[in-house]
Amino acid sequence: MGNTIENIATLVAAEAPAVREDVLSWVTEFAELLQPDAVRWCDGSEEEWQELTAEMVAAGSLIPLNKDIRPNSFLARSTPDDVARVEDRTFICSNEAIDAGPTNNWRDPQEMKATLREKFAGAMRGRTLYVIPFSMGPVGGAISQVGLQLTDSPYAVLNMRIMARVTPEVYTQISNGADWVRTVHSVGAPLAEGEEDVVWPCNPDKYIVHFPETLEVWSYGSGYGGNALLSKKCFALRLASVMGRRDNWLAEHMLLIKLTNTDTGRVFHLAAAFPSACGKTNLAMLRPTIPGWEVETLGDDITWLRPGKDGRLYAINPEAGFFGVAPGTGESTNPTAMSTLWGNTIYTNVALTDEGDVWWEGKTDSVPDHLIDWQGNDWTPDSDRPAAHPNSRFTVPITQTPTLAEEWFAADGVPIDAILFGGRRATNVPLVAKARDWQHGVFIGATISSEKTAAQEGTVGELRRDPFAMLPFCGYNMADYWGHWLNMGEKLGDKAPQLFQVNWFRKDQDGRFLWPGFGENSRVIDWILRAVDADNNGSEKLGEPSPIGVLPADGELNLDGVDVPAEDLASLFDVDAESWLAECDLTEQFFAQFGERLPAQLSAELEALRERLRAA
Ligand code: GTP
Ligand code: SPV
Ligand code: MN
Repeated sequence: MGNTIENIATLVAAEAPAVREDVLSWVTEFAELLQPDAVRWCDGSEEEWQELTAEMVAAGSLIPLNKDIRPNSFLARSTPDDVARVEDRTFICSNEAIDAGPTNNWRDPQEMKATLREKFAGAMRGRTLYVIPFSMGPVGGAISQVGLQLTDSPYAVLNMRIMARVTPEVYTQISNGADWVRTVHSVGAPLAEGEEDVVWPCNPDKYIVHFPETLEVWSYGSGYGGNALLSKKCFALRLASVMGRRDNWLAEHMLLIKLTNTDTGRVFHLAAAFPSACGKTNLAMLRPTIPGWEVETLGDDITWLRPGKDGRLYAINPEAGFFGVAPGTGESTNPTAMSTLWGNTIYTNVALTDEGDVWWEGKTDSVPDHLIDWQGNDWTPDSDRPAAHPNSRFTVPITQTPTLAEEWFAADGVPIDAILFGGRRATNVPLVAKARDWQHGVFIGATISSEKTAAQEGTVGELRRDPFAMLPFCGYNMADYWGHWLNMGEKLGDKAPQLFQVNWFRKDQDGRFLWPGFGENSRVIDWILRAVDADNNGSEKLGEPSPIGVLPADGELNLDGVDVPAEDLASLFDVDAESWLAECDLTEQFFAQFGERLPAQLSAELEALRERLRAA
């Protein structure tokens, strides 16, 4: 069709709701660059969902699932080259390279914008430009933020409607003076006149670009997950971490849960930072195996934390849905997730059963005789490839979680009692340790890492560093981020939550897990919360000191009804000074790359740890 510039301005304005002038001019400016055939201002309504899913089904981009088994649910299949976040194509374009730091890909913002303007020029020809207004957290909440996403992907529109609160109320917030984050997304696949569309449009050349100083995201070439749902990692972690540092709050890769002691009625809230594939979704939906605790879900991936009026740290889950890994999710490992998925779900890259249901490795113990795999090919148990892609996902509204805490709706969040740092560590790191104080806890967070196993490339036992589980998600210099955490501790003072280290993944010499994990992790949470409670109400403190932190004293961990042999228990808490000292050398090397930006407190913590280990 080929719209002229004048046409496009008219196209943008034609259906526009009442928006502030800067919103209209921003949308117009990008529409003129991207040159879509049509513009649709989304409102997040049910009708919009029905219309877009129907259009995508007609185009073959969504497969409707059997209504009797999975009502209002759909399967999408991506191309094999667009199945995950692309970290090597993710850029932080601060004005100065040093402000992105050594762990991010930096590019000059002006040069990057010039490059991307060329990519964006005409990129939406033959397509519709959707304008998505969304709130992260309850609209108008004390910790909430709003943003707009432009996209040419109806798949992104549908997923955003699940993952964020998509509503035109956002425009009212903006008109009332709220800051707003500007995000632009194109799959980078313009259609020539008469050209037929493909099922999953994308471009081999991908750019996931953040401009932290102007709070913009420009994303090009991918339609998948965190690359395309810009509310998630791009906004809620990378940009929000920058906003948090500016305005005294924290944006973290953490799950969030509420725990009620059923004996005392006391309520606690806990957040936990674990790297990807280290069990956040599992802990977010924990089913305790011990009596005495009720666990309710608030979030499984991202938590925003801000000091409240009473001086305590308050938290929200800014998201409205789960974008969870499907493989490994089953009745035996996560029954809560399974019942959450009863309907209204978009599945991406899972397998399709002959009945029109979905399947993935680990969903059921028995494997179906025949499936259509994630690439659309026939599959049987004899096939030598997985039926679902290992990073296949479900997108589902959080409100469908049977264990959802009512505080998920609370405008101003919940007060945090404890923050956990975890990773996948076969050695060294104990099942649980309490940080000596906030500064020591920040050191623990900064040194989170996971060990490579024999199944992976590289040297066995080699540490993959993932500080605060934020390595791919911190929008600024990681050393400054640690400094911000240290400052936050000083501001919170004695109202700060307690910090802990946990590790569900310690193994014996034969590679067997020493700890049963999953629901049994409630025993560790129980100790953590009793330790917190004892600190708060001044009763006798739990635990005993070790060089690496406070460990549960003999008999403090509730092991009633679980079979953990005494030698395993000893191994779970063994602190081997020699291997810890070797790890300290690696930490020193890791810290060195941050040069003079490294907070002096962290080098001091490293030296103090070495001294305690040498004295042990
Ligand atoms: P992202 O969504 O990518 O951020 O991952 P996540 O942190 O939410 O990880 P998820 O909950 O999907 O779990 C990843 C893997 O850890 C799965 O294979 C689980 O079976 C496994 N896992 C979770 N909890 C435990 C545990 O307590 N012990 C053991 N051994 N494995 C666990
Ligand atoms: C992760 O990789 O940690 C995710 C998936 O949660 S994505 O949203 O694609 O980043
Ligand atoms: Mn994640």
